[in-house]
Parts: sequence; C-alpha cells; structure tokens
Amino acid sequence: MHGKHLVSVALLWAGLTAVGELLVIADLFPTVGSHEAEDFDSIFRFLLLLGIPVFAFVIAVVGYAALTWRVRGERPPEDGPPIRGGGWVPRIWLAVTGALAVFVMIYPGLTGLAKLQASASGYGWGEEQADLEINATAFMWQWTFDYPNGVQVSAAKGGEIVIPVDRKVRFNVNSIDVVHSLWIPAFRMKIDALPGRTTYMTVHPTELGAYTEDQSYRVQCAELCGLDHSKMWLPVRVVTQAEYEAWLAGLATGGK
Ligand SMILES: [Cu+2]
Repeated sequence: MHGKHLVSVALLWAGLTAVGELLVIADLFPTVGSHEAEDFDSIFRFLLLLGIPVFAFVIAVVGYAALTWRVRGERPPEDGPPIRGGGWVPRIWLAVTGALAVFVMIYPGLTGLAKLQASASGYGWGEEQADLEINATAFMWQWTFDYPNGVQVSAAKGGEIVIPVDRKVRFNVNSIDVVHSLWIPAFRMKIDALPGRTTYMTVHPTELGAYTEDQSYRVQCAELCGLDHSKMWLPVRVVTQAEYEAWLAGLATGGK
C-alpha cells in the first residue's frame, strides 16, 4: 500500500518534471537582440532547470494526496489523529532545497551582480564608456530621446529609436514627474526613470531588428505611472553603423 503510493508520486513527479524541462528546452523566450539578453536568458534558463523539479515535486505530492485521500460521501465529524515527528522525507527535503537556495544565491546571484557592477564587463547599470549616449527623459505619458547633435526623437512626432548594431549604447535616464521605467524587451534590460536622479542603462545590440517585424523591439514604460502608462512606448530599430549615421544626419538637417 505504502510502496504503491510512493511509486505513483515518483512517476507523477518524473512526468511533471519532464514536461516542465521540455518547455524550457523548447525555448519560448522572445528575440535575443543583445549580449545582455544572452546572459539574462541563460541565467533564467538555469534557474528554471533547477526550480522545475522542486516545483513539480510539490505539485505531485499535493495533487496526488488531494485526489487519493479526499473525503467521499459524508464528512467525518472531526480531524484524524495528529501526526508528530519528521522522518527522512522532510529532512532530505530541507537539505536539498536549502542547499539549492544557498547555491543559486552564490551562482548566478552574487557572481552575476559582480559581473554587472564591473564596468570592464562592458554592460550594466554603471556610467561606463559607451560608443553612443542617448539622453532619455520620461514624463506622463511619453518619452523623449536626445541624440548627439541635437536630434530629438519622441512618439509625439512619430519618431522611432534607431541605434547601431555591435555598438555599446548608453541611455542616461531621467524623469520629470513620477517614477517610470525604461524597458526594451529584445535586450532584456530595464532601468527605473527617477525624478531628480540620473540612472544608466547600457545595451550592446547584436542583431538587426525592427518593431515592424518584431514587437520585442520597442521602448516600453515598465512602471505603472498613471492613466496612459500602456501608451508610453516607441518603436526601436537596430541598423548598421552606416544606416544609423545616414538616419541621424537626415534628422539633423531638418528631416522628419
Ligand atoms: Cu511611465
């Protein structure tokens, strides 16, 4: 009797784990458009691969118990006798999940933070050197982006963010009213826009791309900031360096 339940739960656990891990391997992630996206996706995938067996175990045990020992017919007038003491299952559970938690705090937790903070890594939330700097200003409910040589892009003027591929692009981010957040899904990078303080976000796009083909190429406010928060977005286009320069020159001489 006891053995039958153990085998059933083990099979259910194995099946749920297999389904979960297959979903991770199936790669349902959005477009990977930058070095940062590669790093963050690999970290996310690693955490999912570790976490899915733990989650599947809980679901298997709770689900199996709820279905197998549910009350049929008339409800009993009182609870059964209390269960005291542990045994080997909760001990192993504590040891394994505790070890996993400590492990992921160190890797990729602390190691990832160290990499982000090291400006030598070439990306992150610091003031490191960049090939191109764009000043982003958020306000309710729109963005403006100031490029070198006085070009300003905003959704109000039908603009789009154009940046060159294989270059380090730094956004210097400000807000003039409430807290907003600059987010470009294809790059997996996001930084809050705070009134009275400049924050930084550096991205290193690796692929050409445009919003018209792929909606993860867009700037989107990611901090609920009021009525038109969801409309606070602009298309993004990643182009070659030559195309970027031509685009910038065209705008600087009074184009769109
Ligand atoms: Cu906003």
